[in-house]
Amino acid sequence: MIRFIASLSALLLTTGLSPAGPAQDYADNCQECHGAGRLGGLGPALIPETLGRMRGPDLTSVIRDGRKATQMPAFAEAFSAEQIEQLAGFLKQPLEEIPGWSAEDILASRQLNEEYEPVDSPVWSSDPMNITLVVETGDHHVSVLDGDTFETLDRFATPFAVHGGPKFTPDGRYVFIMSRDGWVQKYDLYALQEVGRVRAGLNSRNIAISHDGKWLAVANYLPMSLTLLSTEDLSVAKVMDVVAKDGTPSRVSAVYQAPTRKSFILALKDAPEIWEVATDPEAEPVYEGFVHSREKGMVEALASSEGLFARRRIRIAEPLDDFFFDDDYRHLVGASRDGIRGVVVNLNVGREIAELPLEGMPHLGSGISWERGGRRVMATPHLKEGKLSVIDTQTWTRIATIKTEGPGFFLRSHENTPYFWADVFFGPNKDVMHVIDKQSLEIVKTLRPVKRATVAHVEFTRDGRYALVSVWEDDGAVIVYDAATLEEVRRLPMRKPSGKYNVWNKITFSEGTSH
Ligand code: DHE
Repeated sequence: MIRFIASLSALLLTTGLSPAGPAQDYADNCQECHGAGRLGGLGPALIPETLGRMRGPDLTSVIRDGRKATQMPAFAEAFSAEQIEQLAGFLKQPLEEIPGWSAEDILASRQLNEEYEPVDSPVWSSDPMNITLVVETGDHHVSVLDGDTFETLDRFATPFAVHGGPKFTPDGRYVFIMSRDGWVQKYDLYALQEVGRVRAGLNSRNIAISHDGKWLAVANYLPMSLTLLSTEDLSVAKVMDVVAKDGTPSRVSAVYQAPTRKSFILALKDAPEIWEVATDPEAEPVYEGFVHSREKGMVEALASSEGLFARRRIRIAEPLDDFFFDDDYRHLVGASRDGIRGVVVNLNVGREIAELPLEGMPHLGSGISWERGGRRVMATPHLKEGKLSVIDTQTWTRIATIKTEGPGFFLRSHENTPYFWADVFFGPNKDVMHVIDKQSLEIVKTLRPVKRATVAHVEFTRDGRYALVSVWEDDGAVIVYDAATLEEVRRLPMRKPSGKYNVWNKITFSEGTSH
């Protein structure tokens, strides 16, 4: 028997396969950084939910060659090509058991920065309302820019793979940043120091901050929950298991702040419901329905909640996600699963009121709105078609379709500019940025600053005078344009810059930003 195993090992070695198998290879070489359960540690989680999002080099080449500017080493010498293939295959397998991640686990993960020293006022002299953050996904950092001089005040490391917009406290002093592995980082912009971080979920989507800046909601896929954190000290206020009325558990696609409603709005991935969670301690009671109790001889509420974090369910025909909200947060438009329709939901009465034909997978979360000819209109890009749809938000009808040079991801504008900017994120023209007149809806200029580079996502300075555009490449840049003349004025080298976020535009809900 022993001889058989030895000869099997020898045979496997000559074929390049690992005698121990990929699980053992993982345990011997990877788990120290990526965790025993593949859920991450020093390195990111290695599960299909996060690997599916991997951009750039594929998994086998990352294992073989390592990752530049990170601690991921190359395994080309330790493993044969077949072993690497096997290991990559192993990492793409779903976990046999989805682990829990309780409030206790979350709290135990909290790391408060012992060196953090709060300050009374900023340690710099820039305009605190014109600070702009650049998320650099190339080496997982954020640059803190002075929005007037474009000088870098600080550049700090973030958790691996930040996604979605960082969220600022209403006074613009602190910012919260989330990674796809569920880490939430708190950073003090006045002190230019990290305050701490906590793992709020195992695989998360985005975060939202409450109208009063007290609570941070984290939308999770794994586990299927909404984590509510105190912004003060990153402690857990509540973990809400997300289960539909019929008992179906659901992932949370995203959570949004609805400031005028004093609530969070949740998009549920797997259930035909939208949830509204109150962030107002005075919130009215919400009842789930009533039954007549024979025993008590009276009508009883099935379930009810009131006050802070009271939850209201809005039932819809099918799951919707990727929400756009109108200005007073009375309506949202969500994308249907088939990617050909937008559905308008009136949040006050809690029902669907209109449907919009929006074939080509609208990306409503990137939608922006403005005033045109006395009417409020909104525009959305489409992820699968080279066009933008412009919609009248009173009649909920499409009034125009603007043809672009390919499907885009982000739209941006500002109150003080006559234009909106639309990238072309996918396809051969990914190096293009269209600048479009908000009134005529004509493309006034098509910029192509770096041939064949992905050029995407725009943020404006506080006054709308300059537009900052990402050259979304490893050796990339943020290009500063004069928003009126459309001429380039500065080029700031950056490592794969993705989103950019101006404090003022974000905390005032500028009409040109996605909220
Ligand atoms: Fe995002 C925002 C969902 C893929 C970069 N993205 C958001 C938000 C949602 C979302 C719900 C709003 C969150 C917020 O800011 O609070 N994104 C999704 C998806 O469902 C999708 C299509 C697939 C997925 O698996 O997540 C997706 N997103 C991507 C990317 O591939 C991008 C381009 C690169 C990356 O980092 O993964 C990307 N998403 C961004 C950015 C924002 C964002 C930069 C913030 C935009 C802003 O200006 O606020």
